[in-house]
Amino acid sequence: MENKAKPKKELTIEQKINRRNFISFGVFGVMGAAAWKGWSWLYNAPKETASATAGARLPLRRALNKTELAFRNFFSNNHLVKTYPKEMAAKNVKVNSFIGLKSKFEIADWRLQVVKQSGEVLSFTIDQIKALPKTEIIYDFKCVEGWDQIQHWGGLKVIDFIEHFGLAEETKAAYVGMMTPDKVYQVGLDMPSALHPQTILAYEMNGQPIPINHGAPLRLIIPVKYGIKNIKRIGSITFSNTRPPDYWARAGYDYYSGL
Ligand SMILES: Nc1nc2c(c(=O)[nH]1)N[C@H]1C(S)=C(S)[C@@H](COP(=O)(O)O)O[C@H]1N2
Ligand SMILES: [Mo]
Repeated sequence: MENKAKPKKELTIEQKINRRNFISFGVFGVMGAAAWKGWSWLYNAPKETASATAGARLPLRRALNKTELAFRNFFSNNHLVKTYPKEMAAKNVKVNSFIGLKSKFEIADWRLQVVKQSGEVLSFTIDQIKALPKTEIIYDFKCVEGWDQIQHWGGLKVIDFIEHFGLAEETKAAYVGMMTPDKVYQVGLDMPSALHPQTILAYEMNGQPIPINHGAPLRLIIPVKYGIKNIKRIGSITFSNTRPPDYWARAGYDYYSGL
């Protein structure tokens, strides 16, 4: 059979170049228009007003939040902080600061208040907390001021506390807030870090009840975070989808203060 199709006419070099230029300029033109549209959309988007990132266009802030989330989940849940043998734990544990520890306080009157999202308030004694299985951890405690020390803490895992006392529903919230009884020192924690298997409600230091200056009768030990998040003398725990008040974040420190 005879092929009737005309042989395709070869383009000259010059024609090829022109054709390619035409295509490239076309593509750049389209991309440019898209970029312009995107930019003007962003430019006209409302600004964020909240604290540290004030002024960032909201779509950008949302992108930041998304990365933060992926990052947080990865580091908080898949990563266990390095632990050490007991002999390596410091005998003279450094005492750092006392914000929220200066008000009049009787250990005997202390109760842990847990505020559910429904508004219901539960109250726990230290004995109720000590009655549950104890977890111990020896790790390198790090303060943002630049010091670190291998320390030995014992207590109840936050995740165990939550499961045992039927608070699983509360973990659907994005944040956990903790405050001293006088409400002066506060920390806000992302839920994955709060539930991390090494995060504990500590009542022992070096195998003894925690001394008053280290946060008796109950403090937080959260090894995935810097010292500032390890609140001493916990008075209350709350759950929320908005960031709970945080003493040092308000002063400009990173809200997550993760390691
Ligand atoms: N209530 C309360 N908790 C607190 C603080 C504080 O001033 N008040 N300081 C934090 C900081 S900055 C650090 S480094 C650790 C220090 O704990 P320590 O005194 O047991 O070494 O506690 C954290 N928890
Ligand atoms: Mo600190």
